[in-house]
Parts: sequence; C-alpha cells; structure tokens
Amino acid sequence: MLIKVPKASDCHESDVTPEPFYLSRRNVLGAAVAGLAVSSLPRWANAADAERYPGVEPGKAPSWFAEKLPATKWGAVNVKDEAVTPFKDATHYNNFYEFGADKGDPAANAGALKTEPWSVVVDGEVGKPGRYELEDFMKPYQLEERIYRLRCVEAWSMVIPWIGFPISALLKEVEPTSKARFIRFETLQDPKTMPGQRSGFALIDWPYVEGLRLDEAMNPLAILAVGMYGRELPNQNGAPLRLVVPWKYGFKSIKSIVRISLVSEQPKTTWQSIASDEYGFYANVNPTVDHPRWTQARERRLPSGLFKPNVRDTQMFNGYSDEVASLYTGLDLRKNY
Ligand SMILES: Nc1nc2c(c(=O)[nH]1)N[C@H]1C(S)=C(S)[C@@H](COP(=O)(O)O)O[C@H]1N2
Ligand SMILES: [Mo]
Repeated sequence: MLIKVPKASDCHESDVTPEPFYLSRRNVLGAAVAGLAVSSLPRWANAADAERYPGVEPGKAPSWFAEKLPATKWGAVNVKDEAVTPFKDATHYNNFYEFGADKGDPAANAGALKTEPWSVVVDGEVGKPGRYELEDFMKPYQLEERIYRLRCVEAWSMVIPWIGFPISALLKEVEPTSKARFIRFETLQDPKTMPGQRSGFALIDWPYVEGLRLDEAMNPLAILAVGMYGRELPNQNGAPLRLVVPWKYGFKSIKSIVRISLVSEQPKTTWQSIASDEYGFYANVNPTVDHPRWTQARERRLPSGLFKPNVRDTQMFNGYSDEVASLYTGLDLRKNY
C-alpha cells in the first residue's frame, strides 16, 4: 500500500538541499492536502523577550503560562557559538502533516486549531492515571528555557529556544508501575480543524503516535515544551504541548499531545509504521547511518539560501553524545536506527 517511487536519479549524495527528498517523503503520503487559509490572531509577548529574540510575534499566553515563566532567562543547556534560528523561520518552515504536507501549510492552516480548553489523558501502567485540564496538568512543574538544536531526518536543522519541563518530573508525578517500559504519546485527532486528517489519500493512520523507552524519557534533556522564544508555542509548532528530544530526528518530537500512556510494549510509531526501512523507533541523529535515499552526514542549518547554503556536518546524537550516548551502550545503532 506504500507509494514509494525512489529513483537513483532523484538522489544526489552531495546535495544537502534535499527538496526532492521532501517531495518524495511527501509522496509516501499520497496527494497533497487542500489548504485552508486562516489568519492568525494577534499574540502577546513581553518586551524583554521581544528584545532577546528579534522578530518574535507577540503571543497571547494563558495566565498560568505567564505566571510559570522561568525567572532565569537563559537555560542551563545552551548551544554554544550557534545562533538561535530567527523566529520567522522556526514558525514558517514546519512539518505538521495534520495541517498539510508543504512546509508553509502548518503556518497557514494551524490557526484553526483550538488549544483552549485542552486536556491531557495520562493512562496505562501508572499509579495515578487521569484526565487533566492543561492548567492543572502543568501545576507541579517549573518551566525552564532550553536552547536545543533540532535536526529533521530530511537534513535541515534549526536552533530553538524552548520553554518546558523535563519528562522525568512528569514520571515522578504519575508513578509508573513496575510494568512500564515505554512511554507513548498521541496527537489530537480532529479532522474538522486538521485538513491532513481529512485527506483520503494520506497513508498516515491518525492520530500521530510517538514513543520513547522509559530510560530515554528519564534523560534530563527530554522535555515537554509549552513555549518557545519566550512565549507560548505557536499552533504550527505543536501548541499547547509537545515533546522535544533533541538527540533524535525531529519526527520523534510529537506535537499537540492529548494522551500520554505508560506501556509495557514498544509502541507502534507513525513514521515507523509508514516506512520501517526508512524510519526507525530510535531515530537517533547519526551521521554515520544514512537514510536509504540520502546522506545524514550533513545538514542545512536554516535560514539557508539556495545560492549560499548554510551547510554543516551533522554531529553524533545531534551534539548531545555526552548526555545520551550511555543510553545505547551495546545497542547496534546500524540495526536500531
Ligand atoms: N503530530 C505531529 N507531530 C510532529 C510532526 C507531524 O507531522 N505531526 N512532524 C514532526 C517532524 S518530521 C518534525 S521535523 C518536527 C518539526 O517541528 P517544528 O515544525 O516545530 O520545527 O515536528 C515533528 N512532530
Ligand atoms: Mo522531521
């Protein structure tokens, strides 16, 4: 049932501007989705943040968010000597297939997503299951800023200042049972506002699902984000709650989460289900293991012009080896890609 048409002629190893590859990844999903233009509302951000991140569109954060903003404005895990990607690029070059398959579709269409009220279900192998309103769900957690590289499997990358809290804090709250070995995340399913879910051609079996091993989720780098650039998440970036696992390819960082389940078996994840020979469960950034149709040794750091591409070498675990390599001791990363 897969529509995959990789041709050798589509693939230029030396070309890390892989527009053809985006297109071929999109072809896997079938026909493009009709756009639905919705103008976004004016949003609020405070003056200090506008100064730190020029070009940030004002947000309209719920009051609980503003109250929880970190007092320390610069997180502990910074990206040294690398510039934060301009807000405009981070919010207008997105993957969020629920809103369309083109990079501009999420910005154009995600305004229709209703993020308030929002509830999150926690279930499965936990001592304290429940359904929480987002504000209540967030009560136990202190927000922090984390500036991370984001490396998409398509070989482009950005540097994004997230606002969130470690998943380890959530796990402490909900008390996984001894049977819990994985954590599974699910995105909202709402064909009314998500045109990608209405497309009869798309091969994605909605809702979008992602997962981590429990020890990966416990790693201090793994966060649940509710904001970026000093404001709440724009809808196209996964409002109001998304995963961020910076040492893994971007598709692991699932957006607009409505369900978090602790489970005993490795979850069936979306991209793995679509093409398991191309997208694995682990999806650790690895410059030595190429995608079957393109190299992963290099990446385009956005913004990157067509005539002056900003190309850099991809780092093992996206540059976070010191923090995460020990999670994979003894695991064959060539097989477990
Ligand atoms: N629900 C959902 N989450 C998703 C996706 C998606 O299509 N749907 N795309 C993933 C991919 S491929 C990437 S690279 C990142 C992009 O995040 P960004 O748009 O905030 O940069 O989101 C990930 N999370
Ligand atoms: Mo991605």
